[in-house]
Amino acid sequence: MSAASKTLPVVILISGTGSNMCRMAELMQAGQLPIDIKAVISDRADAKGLSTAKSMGIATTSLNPKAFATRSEFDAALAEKVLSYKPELLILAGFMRILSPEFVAQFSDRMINIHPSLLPKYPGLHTHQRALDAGDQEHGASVHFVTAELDGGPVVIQAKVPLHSTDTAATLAQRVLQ
Ligand code: NHR
Repeated sequence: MSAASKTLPVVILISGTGSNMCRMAELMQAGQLPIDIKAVISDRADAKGLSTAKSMGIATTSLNPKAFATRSEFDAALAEKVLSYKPELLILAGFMRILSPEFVAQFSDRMINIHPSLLPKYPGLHTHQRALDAGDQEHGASVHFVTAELDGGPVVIQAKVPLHSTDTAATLAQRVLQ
């Protein structure tokens, strides 16, 4: 990035492959997305996305929930870790642990989630199977602000894809991810 362009410091939380994180990192490194990924943090030490981020030169950390007696202790440690990187935006990109209201309050209006459904349809898990079971004509992804209400915060932007009669949850998931 040139000295004249301003980038937004972000931290990204993941639990798995981190495919959306990886895409954001690629765009950032190509100078096509004005963010500065300060760290990628996972609640799973074995998350594939951690090694991907590391190989791209991005700082990584993991925090094991089992090392904490309670959810609120884990969340406090996670908040402290995130804040140490001074992000202006916290991005949940396939982060699978529900965050406490106390955690959410510390990042209100600066935390977003990438969710694989056309919210308000299908908050929570197994969204692709639920869209298939409902016989929906279309499905998609939403970016929304994170509030204490699970997948219930204000939607920022959505992308739609068609459903095909031959779709399985896996083929549909792949189309939504694109
Ligand atoms: N936390 C809050 N407070 N609000 C939201 O909107 C959140 C959140 C944490 C994660 C991501 C969400 C998704 O887009 C997300 C949004 C996990 C679960 C879940 O049930 C539900 C929704 C999302 C992420 N998690 C189980 C839990 O007990 C564990 C599930 C598992 O590990 O398989 O944390 O998908």
